[in-house]
Amino acid sequence: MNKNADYYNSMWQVEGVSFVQLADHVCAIDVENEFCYARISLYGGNVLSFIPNGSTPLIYVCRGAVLKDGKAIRGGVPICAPWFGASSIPGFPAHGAVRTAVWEPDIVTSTVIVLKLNAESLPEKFAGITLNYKLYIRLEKELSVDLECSNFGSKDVDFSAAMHTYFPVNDIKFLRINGLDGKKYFDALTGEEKIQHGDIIIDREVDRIYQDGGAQIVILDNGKIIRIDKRNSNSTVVWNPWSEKAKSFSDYEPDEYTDMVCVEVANAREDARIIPPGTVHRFGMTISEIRS
Ligand code: TA6
Repeated sequence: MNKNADYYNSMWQVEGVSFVQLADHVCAIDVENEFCYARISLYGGNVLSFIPNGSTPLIYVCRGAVLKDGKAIRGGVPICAPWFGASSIPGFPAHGAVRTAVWEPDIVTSTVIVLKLNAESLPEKFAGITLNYKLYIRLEKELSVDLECSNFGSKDVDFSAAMHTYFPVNDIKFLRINGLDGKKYFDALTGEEKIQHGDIIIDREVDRIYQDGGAQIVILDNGKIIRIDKRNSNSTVVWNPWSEKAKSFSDYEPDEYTDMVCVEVANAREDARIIPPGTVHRFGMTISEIRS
């Protein structure tokens, strides 16, 4: 049976929760509860929207984003796993296999959504990666997202990942990303290792992977303050394509680089992990708006 919105609405009757069909391949869960509104796409397991009641969106989807099967939705919280960045295996896509896979609802309540994705439902070419996945999403005043990867195989699995979160930006001239002062980072634009001095400002293309020891990150955006607390993540990716690189994306409007920034809770580079047979690896984040 085609597991579409009608199917899921017949399966799950939860107050404040409804399934909506955004495209043939994209069914999403809309949640409206006492704390927030959220939309979660089963395609990619992607939190496309999170708005605390009485506030403004904490998550951004690009105006140019397209809903095309096989292409990650540009925005929300794309789950880049079980590898971050380019793969060393020919034919394997950047940023892993699961951000273009269809996840299934495992638990649905008005404040907690758990999605599951088993290796057997991924394309055959990924069959050697013996991981099953669960995504725990808590929707209250804060947004919590935790990815759990279970190695059901008999060999270690090399693992790297990022929750590639897109945040809206009110005024990029005043944007400050705090919490990484003094931390080492890999500058993907130059291939150099550098040290961060002070807050991060975005006034050019930025593509950096910080080794941060689990630091708390705070995004200061012209009066709006978003805090990111991390769990079992000692690296953070900060990315903005800026004007030139923005033109290279078909699913990104040329002028929207001033409206967003990606701050990504990760297990990347030196923070990559090994998941031994029969074990579970879990990392995650909580995003909260600090209201003055
Ligand atoms: O997370 C930063 C990054 O790896 C950049 O290098 C850039 O490629 C960005 O991700 C977007 O990647 P995507 O595959 O979503 O176009």
